[in-house]
Amino acid sequence: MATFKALQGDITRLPVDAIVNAANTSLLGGGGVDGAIHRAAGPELLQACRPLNGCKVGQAKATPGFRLPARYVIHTVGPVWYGGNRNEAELLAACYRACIALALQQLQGVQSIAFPCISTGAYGYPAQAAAQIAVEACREAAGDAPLEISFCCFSARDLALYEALLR
Ligand code: AR6
Repeated sequence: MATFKALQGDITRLPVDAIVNAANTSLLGGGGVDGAIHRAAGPELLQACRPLNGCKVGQAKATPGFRLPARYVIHTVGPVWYGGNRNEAELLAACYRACIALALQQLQGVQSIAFPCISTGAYGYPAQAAAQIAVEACREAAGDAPLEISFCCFSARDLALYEALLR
């Protein structure tokens, strides 16, 4: 059975098996949660990302977590919000599904995973719609797998959205 929880905090501090990074297609770092993860993981993370040759929107690639408490970082690239008519919802759902599939099928012994609110910062995706997609896509992708899924919210406002959806 997959279990779900919402929490507020810094994803780089979470002692879970894998954390998800809201990266860009270069996978070579950036601001927001991406910058925080690279700072906390140390320069080895950038070295591990270089040979991955980037990542497409809606897909995911994994690296070790290096100096993070998490063993793995799953890098995904959310869609930029252009108003909703450029397949943003499907691409955002694809990110969550790809991360869970990768965790379950390609990484050893991942029983817990934490997501940030992908695309809702610099990429401008409306928070409520994004939270709904996140919960739905994760429920569908995790199915009966024994996976603990955390939605790590930076703001109290995001936390309230997820708490309402998970209630
Ligand atoms: N822990 C958890 N959540 C965080 C943290 C943190 N330490 N820091 C920020 N957030 P964003 P995006 C939240 O902009 O919209 C980067 O430059 C933040 O409050 O990080 O997918 C990449 O390189 C927001 O709720 O990601 C890309 O270029 C959420 O994380 C671009 O930004 C996502 O905000 C990706 O934009």
